[in-house]
Amino acid sequence: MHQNFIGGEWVQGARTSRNINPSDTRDVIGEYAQADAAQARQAIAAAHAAQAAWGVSTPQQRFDVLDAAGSEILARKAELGDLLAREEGKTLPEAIGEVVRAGNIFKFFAGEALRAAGDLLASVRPGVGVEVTREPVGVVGLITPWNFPIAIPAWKIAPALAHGNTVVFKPADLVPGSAWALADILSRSGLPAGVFNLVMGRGSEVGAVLLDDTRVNAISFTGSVPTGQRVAAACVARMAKFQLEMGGKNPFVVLDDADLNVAVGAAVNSGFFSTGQRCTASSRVIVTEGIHDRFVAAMAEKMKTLKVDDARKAGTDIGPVVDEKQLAQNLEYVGIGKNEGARLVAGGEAIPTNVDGQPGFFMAPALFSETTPGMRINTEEIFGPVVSVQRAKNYDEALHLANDTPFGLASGIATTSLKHATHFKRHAQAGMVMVNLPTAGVDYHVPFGGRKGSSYGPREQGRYAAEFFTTVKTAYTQA
Ligand code: UN1
Repeated sequence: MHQNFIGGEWVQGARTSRNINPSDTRDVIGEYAQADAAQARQAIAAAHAAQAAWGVSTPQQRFDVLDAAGSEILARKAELGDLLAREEGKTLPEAIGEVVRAGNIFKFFAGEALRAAGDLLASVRPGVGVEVTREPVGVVGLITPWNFPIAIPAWKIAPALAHGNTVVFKPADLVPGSAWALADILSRSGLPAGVFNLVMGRGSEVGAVLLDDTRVNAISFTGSVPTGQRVAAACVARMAKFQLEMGGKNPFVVLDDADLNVAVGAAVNSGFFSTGQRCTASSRVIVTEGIHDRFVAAMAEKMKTLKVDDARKAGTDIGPVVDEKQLAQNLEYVGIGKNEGARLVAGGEAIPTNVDGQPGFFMAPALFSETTPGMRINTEEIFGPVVSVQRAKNYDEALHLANDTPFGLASGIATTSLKHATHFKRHAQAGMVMVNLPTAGVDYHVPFGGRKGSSYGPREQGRYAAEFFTTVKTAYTQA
């Protein structure tokens, strides 16, 4: 039994939930505690009580904790990666890569704790000095999705602690294993009791308490648009600080002058790897006339070589969809695309068992061509391995189509033209722009986030994380 971690103690939940392997639904990974509202409030009380002391802890204390956690994560990357692949369904190399990313994030923020600095200015008044410093926000509630079970928790928890906040962490229901493993590591990292708390449980109970309890000063959320809107409404109602990372309908533009291999490689990676379950995935590929047919044919060829199988098996390119509900939604969108008149070039069907007869949520990645901008498969986030190709007359039309979306997380282009690459970097309406690279798979030390309907609030990761996890103070002193 995997328990919740509150006030420095492991505690039973009100209920338990079962963690299932999507590559083999007969495989039960474990039983995990589920908190109720009362237990969520206990975690908030513990974080609240621990905040004053942790808020004035030394940079060295914070460095030691974060560095120790980062070292343990990196040392156990094979084992933690295996657990992640088993519960979430991304392939083992992807899962190990994610664990390494999480370890590196802890190392980065260990350094950030030491580098915390402010500004010293002369006042406009004689004899007066001005100091600008950053202080912790207080108690932060962190609500994370299932698709990056360790990296997203890491990129919220590490900066929160580095900047002196205390944490109540609510991971996604579908992936408690990685969250619990991370909590176990943090429980042994030298943190004072109550600074970090894990409350596994339902969004409707634990999440709701985090949103409404006035002792929680800030919420950082990654997940769906409708839930993000609920987070925003609840936080505005009580003037809590919030940061949202939500959906995407990221475009990838392929121009006539692109290197075809680079374009296909990037489109396959960002469309289908991690089973398309990344908010940075590109689900709309916008291709100019001169290369369109060659590109679609090359994508279809490449897709024939992709092995859909158990996430932990050597040679698997694409693991299962995370659960039955998500699989049903993906298949529904394939049907919607066909009904809308798009041409299904490849894939799109469920694969009930893998070659070894394991029952799992497998699906052949789907490619649509001859799609138009208004189709639902081009406007709604599917969050699965479904990619649609749109034709564009030229670069200008491609850029227009790329930007013609309520989302704005990532935007990519394949081109060998310096002129178009430069123009695209400047005019893509997105928080992140990739040239000749997949839109998904980002560095851990630079800002992450989007604009328009994809994100709200300050950027995550890197030095920019301080914007959310601190509050600025301006102090005046008359000498
Ligand atoms: C990546 O593409 O490397 O939920 C990261 C997501 C994003 C993270 C993507 N917040 O998919």
